[in-house]
Amino acid sequence: MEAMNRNCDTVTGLIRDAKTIAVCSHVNPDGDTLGCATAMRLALTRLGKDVNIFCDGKVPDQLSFLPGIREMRVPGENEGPFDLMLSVDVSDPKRLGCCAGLIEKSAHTAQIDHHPTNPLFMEANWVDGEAPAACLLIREMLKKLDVKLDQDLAVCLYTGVSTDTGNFAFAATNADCFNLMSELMAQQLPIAKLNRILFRERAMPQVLLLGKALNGLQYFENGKIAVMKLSREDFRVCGALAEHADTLVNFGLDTVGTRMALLAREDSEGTIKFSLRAKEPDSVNDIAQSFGGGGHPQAAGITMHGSLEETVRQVLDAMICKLNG
Ligand SMILES: [Mn+2]
Repeated sequence: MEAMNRNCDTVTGLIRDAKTIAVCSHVNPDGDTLGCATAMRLALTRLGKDVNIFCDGKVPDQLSFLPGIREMRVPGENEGPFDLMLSVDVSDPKRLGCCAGLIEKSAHTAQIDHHPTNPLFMEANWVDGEAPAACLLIREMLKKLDVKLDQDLAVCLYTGVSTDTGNFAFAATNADCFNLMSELMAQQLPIAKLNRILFRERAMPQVLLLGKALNGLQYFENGKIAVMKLSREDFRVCGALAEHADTLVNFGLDTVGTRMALLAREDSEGTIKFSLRAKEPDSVNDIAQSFGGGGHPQAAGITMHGSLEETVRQVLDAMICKLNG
């Protein structure tokens, strides 16, 4: 704990001493990393700093409401130099993507993160592996920097804490989240509007694709396994992109009595991408590994080559085998 506070103070010192600061989010940006970056941009600008926010990747349309997010850009060839590069919610240097190139253009480097596996890759590292969202650490940083909350900062911080906790539903959700929420609500946080955008609305192609997926849903082993398949034709008809299939597998898994679910989608001709899910204590990462894939115990992925039907049959057989093994 003491070491943690010391690290926080070291990062705070570097921020205070810097005039030009590059704040960097991770690749495939999510609500937490972008909430952190936009909050830091607002706070540091208020302190008179010259702030740039960077991300190697496109900001999801869904998060376009974040205050100042239009300033977010992919770094160009001739960025910098900066007094400080600060990465936020970045678990690993590889997750910086091309933003890693800014490290050598910065006099100092620091990070604020909450991934327990973080290898402490910056000069100053404030990493608290127990924080449910990096935005909770940003709140602490704002206190250190004497920046008062306002509605815009509340929107940024809410986006991080609500998305990383699955809207306060994941096991990592703790009292700190609700203490922060109390502070954010006092800033007229537009919570109903934000929840609609973050947790309810879906792009039309995704809803159409959900229809296709549910229409073809099949149960096996008395409902213990749910299987969904999407062909390239399904994507074409719906005007859908690969990303629109991301969470559809959960509709199978969320069935009462279902223990494992898979969604197989035809990516390019002859290439099939699998999303596997399980409810605790069941796991699917071992099944994924046996086909050359990987992931977490309850969420894993595989890429296979062959037809949709025959590859699904192979993975389904492995699931049945495991359930009866
Ligand atoms: Mn995070």
